[in-house]
Amino acid sequence: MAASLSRYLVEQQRAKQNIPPELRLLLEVVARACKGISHAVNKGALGGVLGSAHSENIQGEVQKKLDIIANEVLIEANEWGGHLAAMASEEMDTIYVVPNRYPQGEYLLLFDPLDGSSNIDVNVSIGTIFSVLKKPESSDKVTESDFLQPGRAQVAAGYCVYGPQTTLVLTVGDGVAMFTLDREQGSFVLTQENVRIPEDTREFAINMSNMRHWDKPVADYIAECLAGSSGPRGKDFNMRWVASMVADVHRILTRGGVFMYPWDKREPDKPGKLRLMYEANPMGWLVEQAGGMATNGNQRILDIQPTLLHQRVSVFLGSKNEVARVTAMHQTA
Ligand code: P6P
Repeated sequence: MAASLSRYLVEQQRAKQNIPPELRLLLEVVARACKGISHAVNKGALGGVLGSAHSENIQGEVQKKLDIIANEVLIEANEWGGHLAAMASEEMDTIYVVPNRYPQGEYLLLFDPLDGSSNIDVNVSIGTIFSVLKKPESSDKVTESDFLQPGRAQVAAGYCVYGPQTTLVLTVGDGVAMFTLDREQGSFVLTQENVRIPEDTREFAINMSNMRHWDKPVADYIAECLAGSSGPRGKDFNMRWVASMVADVHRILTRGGVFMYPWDKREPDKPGKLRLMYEANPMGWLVEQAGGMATNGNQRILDIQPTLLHQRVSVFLGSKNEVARVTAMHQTA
């Protein structure tokens, strides 16, 4: 019988001592919250949860009702357990410190509660992305600066994709495991471990409508892919773009590929669209743990020293040899 998430976490701790009880509690609570979000997402129009919330987040993006519901589910599930000191979310301007009525723990939880929310109303896969850091020993009262740690400091990261299946994908630094939600049991069941991304691929993911805004290295790389077997690559490429990072990354973890959201001229002051702390860092670690690569075009994403909680970053991630190629093209530009 396939292991449940809880059994996997216990056995991982027994074998590798990398999931202390408080972290196991955190991951089980996050998984339970994702189950609740999946239930709300699956209700769709029947649950009156579609459409706009008629409010904006710090990114200046219109919030969907489900964005706010997912954020509240994660806050309420995690604030009382005693495993967290504070949380940070794409949907909240500042950090959420665990209220004094609850014990404070040693972990910091960051999340994009519902990534890809532009897809909610059209019934395309969306997901929750999360990242776990340790609260610095030094700080007594947790502040935003305690969150500003490079991605290589993460102790756990994952996402839950709400698609044809609801699948939780997780790393604690010893490879990547996938758990599929068994709705009859109401539990996540281990369906794959030691996930590996093929080092080569014929599939790229980028929003092609931005082509005229790209920097030369990206334009040159995509031109090579489009030239196909008669061009310098000597092979034809396929393109996918779900406009839901969780769905695109899940495909890449499952069959390889390269995902790109580069800087472009539309908003030259922004380094990219995606957020470092709760999108690029967790996804970058998952991809590396599965044998892939993740850069911002110039350096490893996990080595970037954050300066702002909601800072953005260019993202190139996936099959190692393709990410290395497009990153090298940025060095010679
Ligand atoms: P565009 C979703 O809004 C998101 O943050 C990522 O999940 C996704 O990869 C990207 O933005 C899509 O952006 O510009 O193609 O709509």
